[in-house]
Amino acid sequence: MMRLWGRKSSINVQKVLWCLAELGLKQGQDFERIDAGLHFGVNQTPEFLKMNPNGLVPTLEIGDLTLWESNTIMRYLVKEQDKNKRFPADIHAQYGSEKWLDWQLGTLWPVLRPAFLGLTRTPEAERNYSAIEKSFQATNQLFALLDQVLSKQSYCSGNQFHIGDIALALCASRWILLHQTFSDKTGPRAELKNIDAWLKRLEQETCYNVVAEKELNIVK
Ligand SMILES: N[C@@H](CCC(=O)N[C@@H](CS)C(=O)NCC(=O)O)C(=O)O
Repeated sequence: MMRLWGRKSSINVQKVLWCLAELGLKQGQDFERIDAGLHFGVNQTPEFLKMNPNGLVPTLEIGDLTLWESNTIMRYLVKEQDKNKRFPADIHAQYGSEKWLDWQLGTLWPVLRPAFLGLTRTPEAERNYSAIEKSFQATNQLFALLDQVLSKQSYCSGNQFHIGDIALALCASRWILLHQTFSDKTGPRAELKNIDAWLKRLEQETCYNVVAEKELNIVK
């Protein structure tokens, strides 16, 4: 049985949980999940650091193979565990999704991260509000770019859902929740109707609800 290390509130663990659900893999039957990270601790123990020297979640053990980096874990799961062909495997759909996975990790998250960490993980007295607003406003622009793409197609890589959508949607939900919770600190959120419609589609047509959060997990 695969063993997934990581708390359910982590955006990166949520990617993996959503992907596992799409593949029809069940907790207790196909995988077990062990809480780790933040107040659960565990992720800085010598045993954990042997598996993942970064001390971060998610970390996935599959027999003698240990994986970390949430997008890599999703890629692995799709390649090895997609028995029911939930995700399209043709080269256009696959690499159409790949480019968004890299964009999420290399472009979108680094821009959104200062607002996210600043407002949810940093004590009030230590917050840099100008950096937080700048980060949030720059994220508006990146989501406007995605919104343009979604004006022409239903999902990020075309008209079929793929793991790129999972990584992007979980960032979009943080962006929305940050604005709902701290609108006086983030400044306005761009109104992007194609993003809204895409999130609604994901709620209706995929397993998004296994991880969708109604409020931010604020730990300071
Ligand atoms: N690029 C990594 C980032 C992993 C990461 O930053 N994980 C965070 C949670 S989202 C973490 O482990 N933080 C420490 C903690 O929760 O204690 C990935 O995509 O898996």
